[in-house]
Amino acid sequence: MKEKLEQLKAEALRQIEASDALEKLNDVRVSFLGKKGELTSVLKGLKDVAPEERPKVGQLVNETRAQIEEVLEAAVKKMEKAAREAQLKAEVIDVTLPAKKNEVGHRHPNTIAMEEVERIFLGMGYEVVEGPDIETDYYNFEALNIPADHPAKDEQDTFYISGDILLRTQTSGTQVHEMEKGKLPIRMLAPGRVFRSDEVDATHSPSFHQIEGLVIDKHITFADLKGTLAEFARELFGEETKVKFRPHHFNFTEPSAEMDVSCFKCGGSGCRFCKGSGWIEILGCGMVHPNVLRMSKIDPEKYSGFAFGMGLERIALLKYEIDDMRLLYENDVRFLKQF
Ligand code: 2NL
Repeated sequence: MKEKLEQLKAEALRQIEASDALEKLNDVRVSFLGKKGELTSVLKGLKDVAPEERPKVGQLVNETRAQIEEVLEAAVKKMEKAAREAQLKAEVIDVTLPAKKNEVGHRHPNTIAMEEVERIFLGMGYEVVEGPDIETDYYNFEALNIPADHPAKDEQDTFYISGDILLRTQTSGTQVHEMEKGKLPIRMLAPGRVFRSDEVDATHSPSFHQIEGLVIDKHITFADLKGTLAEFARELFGEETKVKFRPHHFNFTEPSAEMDVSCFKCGGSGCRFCKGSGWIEILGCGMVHPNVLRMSKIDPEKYSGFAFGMGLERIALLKYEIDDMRLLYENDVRFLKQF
């Protein structure tokens, strides 16, 4: 038995010596020390040894195992060290090479404009609420006092999915959902993507973005609307900005108006930018129609409110003096880089 062990050890050491790769050393470990290895099978043969001899032979096996392990471990360490040194020699870092250019992206002009509008109204205590792009006829039209025969509902203008399910043409549905929750007062902003069946040109796209706002509380008047939107205009276009309200018609508000801001290019004297008028139209607004409140279970005798809506692309085009909306969607980096 002793001779057998000596032989095994000599053979193991010979194989370790001959190994020129870590994998080969591992093969040696498996074939001599592994579960099905040579030393293990010697241990299994221990039952054929005379009982009084067994402790001695067992110890011998363990000693042999320890000796092989030691030599093996030293060989592994030596080989790893050599590999590391070879790698360090090969990997020369040339600190004089030009650095890789880091292409940092940034926000799209639409996103910048959206966040700017949100920031202003958040500062006035508004909450930003997002709703679904797909709505039913009720939330997009009926709950907003838009009658069944209204031209906006024509398939020429609205994308219908099936039956009364459609792609929202305005974000008002989000506000209707909020009113239905019955938690008052409401001070909210509803930004998001809207869809209209339009041909693409410099000022139209079948998918664009809108921001609507809604305030409902006791004693809300047109004075609140004017004060709020005038402050919004000053924050967005500068302290000197004046506002002007022109009567308008929307089904969901009464009275309704469109708001113009004094041209931030010429200050109101008239230039190419405002087409000589000194004013630029930026949003539509009005006092929420009593029918709209009633349909969402809000008592118009107790509560009143104002609402407004603006096209985000229009704000972005104005703010950055872009003359074609298509530039916003082409994602040409030469264009996007400029903001
Ligand atoms: C525009 C005009 C407007 C509203 C949107 C609204 C929403 C509810 C109730 C009443 Cl839930 N009104 N929204 C009101 C007036 C104008 O948008 O020109 N948008 C681009």
